[in-house]
Amino acid sequence: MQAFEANFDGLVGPTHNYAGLSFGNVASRSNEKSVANPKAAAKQGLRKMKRLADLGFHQGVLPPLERPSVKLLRSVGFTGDDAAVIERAAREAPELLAAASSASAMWTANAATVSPSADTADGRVHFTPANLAAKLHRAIEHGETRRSLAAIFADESRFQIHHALPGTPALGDEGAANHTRFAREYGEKGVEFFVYGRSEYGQGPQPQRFPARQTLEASRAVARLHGLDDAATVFAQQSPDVIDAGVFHNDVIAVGNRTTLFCHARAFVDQQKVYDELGARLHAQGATFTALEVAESDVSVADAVSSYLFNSQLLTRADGRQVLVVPQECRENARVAAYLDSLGTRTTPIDEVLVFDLRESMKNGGGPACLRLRVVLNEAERAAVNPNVWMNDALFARLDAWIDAHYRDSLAPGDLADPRLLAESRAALDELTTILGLGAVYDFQR
Ligand code: SUG
Repeated sequence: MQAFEANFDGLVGPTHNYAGLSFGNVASRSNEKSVANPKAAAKQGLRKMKRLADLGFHQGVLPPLERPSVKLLRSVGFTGDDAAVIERAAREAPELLAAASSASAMWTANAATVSPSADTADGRVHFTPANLAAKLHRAIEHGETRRSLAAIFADESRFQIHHALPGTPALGDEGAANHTRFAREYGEKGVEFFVYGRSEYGQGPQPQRFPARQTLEASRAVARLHGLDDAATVFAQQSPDVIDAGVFHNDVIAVGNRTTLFCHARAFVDQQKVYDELGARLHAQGATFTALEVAESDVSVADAVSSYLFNSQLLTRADGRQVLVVPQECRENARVAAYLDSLGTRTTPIDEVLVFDLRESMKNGGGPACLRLRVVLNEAERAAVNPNVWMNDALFARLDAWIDAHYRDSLAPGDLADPRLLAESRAALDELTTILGLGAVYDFQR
């Protein structure tokens, strides 16, 4: 069946800030306590969506979550009215207030793992919201994320939205950031590629310095829930030494689209075996797999981590040309820029490079690929999606004005103590649910 890939980007929320919450994510830690600009962050993300929509890509929007999460703060013992809860948390446990205030849901590559209907046993599109159990500020996302997804993919005859896996280290799941789907055509049955950082019960190497967030057990559970065919799945372990170098998700070192995998030479344990397996699985479906591998001598892992070369989007244009969407940090790194320039001088699966300013998100370790959740849809499924979330001129104009009306242009760590931020954020989200036709998805609306 004819199908296409849609990208659903997370709209950056009004509380976007730099709290240094993600040990193992180099950018998050090194920008801790710097002053954020939520308005600029939201506009940078919105402009990416608009430009990709203008180029003919199917582009959707996912809403931010309610932050600060007074619910989290109450669950750890702060009492009183909402303002008192925030004020006490700011005084007694600023780190918990920061976790409750993170706009981290903007990185929708971590919202869920998605399997297209062509791959699943029951012929529905399956979503499993990620439990994000590795970090407190992210572990509180999945319940609300599930509600947003259900408001957008509501038709249960076409979409199955699972509950997140139990949020415990053995089943740490980070969603689509560690998952790639290959297929000759989007609508044909594909091969689903799950990358994990460690196994809880099995053998295998483990990183020493930074945590591995995704387990093999979680990846297998998601594949099982989605009803995937064993002969069309591949599980691979990320190299522990690259996790120790700051590659906290696989999408910081590899990206795939259709039959292409673009990755660093040090991405996986036993890398040749990974290519062989992907090649064999795709071959069984009549497709030819291509790995475009970047050598350490061209781009080091450290350069990949600082530039986010692989946290790019690899997209197919209507004319079949493959486009690589990179952050502007790639142009600012001489070796990465030279590598990208070299693509124009030889035959590779990448035909074009598009550059975006996503500076605000990048400072928290979130590049173009982190900001989007891929959902392959056929025509009937597209027709069942909430129509208000598709990016177009009118939605862009409304959201741009909405950001101007509600967002601050400066947010320092100390500002999280300001109880007015909660009221501002709720007012913004309340209006957003009308713009996106979501219904009452937020707790404060219920
Ligand atoms: O989980 N950063 C996010 C970045 C997620 C990037 N996503 C993908 N690679 N797909 C994280 O580490 C930092 C928040 C702070 O420090 O304030 C943060 O959560």
